[in-house]
Amino acid sequence: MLKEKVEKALNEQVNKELFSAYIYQAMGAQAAHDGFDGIANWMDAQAQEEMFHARKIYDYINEQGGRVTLQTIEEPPSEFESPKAMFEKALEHEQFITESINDLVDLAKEENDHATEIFLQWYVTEQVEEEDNVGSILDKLELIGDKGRGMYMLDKELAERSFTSEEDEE
Ligand code: OFO
Repeated sequence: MLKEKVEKALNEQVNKELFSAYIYQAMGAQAAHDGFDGIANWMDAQAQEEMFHARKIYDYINEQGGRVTLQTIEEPPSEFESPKAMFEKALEHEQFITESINDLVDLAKEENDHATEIFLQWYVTEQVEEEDNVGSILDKLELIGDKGRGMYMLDKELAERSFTSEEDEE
């Protein structure tokens, strides 16, 4: 049984995760248009991963006898100056999501909702990985610049990524 406050906050998190999918898909769309097929692939996989994050909370709300209420998804930005600007925005977004998860954990604690607190631990760990994944691509972009041969090689590397929910479960 979920308390109303917790149910509301979890529903808001579903919306934020869906917005995450939307923002990465918008980045993927621009990357595909600009000829960065590897970045487009990475963003597609990331968008799928975000849908999985949203779904996991959706299922949890249902399991706890709560009510999922879907809300309007904000329009994502659609113009990014460069691949580097794109990943900077991605890192900023992940930091925002980390804060949101931390606030949710605080709320679950305040409300003595142990089950939700435990459920959210997965997201706490996941956010460390999310920030690290984006941060390490950004480090490479700082190193090579986002043009020329280095960028070509990085784009090739990013073409290798695929998403499976099993991997994300680990
Ligand atoms: Fe759902 O972790 Fe990224 O946003």
